[in-house]
Amino acid sequence: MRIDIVTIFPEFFDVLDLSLLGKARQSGLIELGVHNLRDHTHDRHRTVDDTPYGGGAGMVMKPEPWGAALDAIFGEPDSVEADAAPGPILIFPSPAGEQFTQAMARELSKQPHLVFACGRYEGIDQRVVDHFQARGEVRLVSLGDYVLNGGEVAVMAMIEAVGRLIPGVVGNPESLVEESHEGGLLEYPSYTKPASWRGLDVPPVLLSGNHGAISTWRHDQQLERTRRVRPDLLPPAV
Ligand code: 6GU
Repeated sequence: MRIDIVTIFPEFFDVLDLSLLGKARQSGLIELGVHNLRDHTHDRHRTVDDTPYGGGAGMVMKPEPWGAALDAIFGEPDSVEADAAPGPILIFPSPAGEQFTQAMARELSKQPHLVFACGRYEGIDQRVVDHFQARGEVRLVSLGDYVLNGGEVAVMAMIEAVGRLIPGVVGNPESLVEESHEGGLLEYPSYTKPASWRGLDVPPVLLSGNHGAISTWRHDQQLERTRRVRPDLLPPAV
């Protein structure tokens, strides 16, 4: 998969050199391009924002640098041939977007090319979204119901959630199937040695060697946890 990110803080994404995603980049499973929006400005101050039309607090990101930065990734407008393969999916992280979920991560993990456009301030001029919507698939995506200062941290989370679902990125694919949000329930609690620690014992069933009993116990734990903290995830009672 190819991933491009446009941001005024390219250094934010230096951490993508680390850990599993860093390895995936080294092995070529993920190809990452991080682009500085300010490289697409032409004034001395490398201005990317301006006051909002209609008034109000804060600043809005100007359309021209965004148009130039995204054209550099997508190609110039009207240069796309009629029978060209579908282009990249363009994602605008935004608290006004649809909610990012494990299902969306899975869907995005099958794409050949994702482009993330990280806005700051009060957002990006809406015409940037409208223009690129006319040229291909565009999605506004939110992590959840709270406000971050910009899209960078949200994009980092999305890339980690998507990247680990690309075949080969996580060494043991079985470790993906029993996680929270994969089977519709939260995951069960895990324990390792020692069997007793600070007066707390590992649940005896896990030491029993009875795989049927262990499976049942884990599923009960999943149900109990989900009922307690995320009842919204349970199917409606019949
Ligand atoms: Cl994607 N962006 C911002 N700025 N705030 C958020 C968010 C995204 N998701 C939740 N809060």
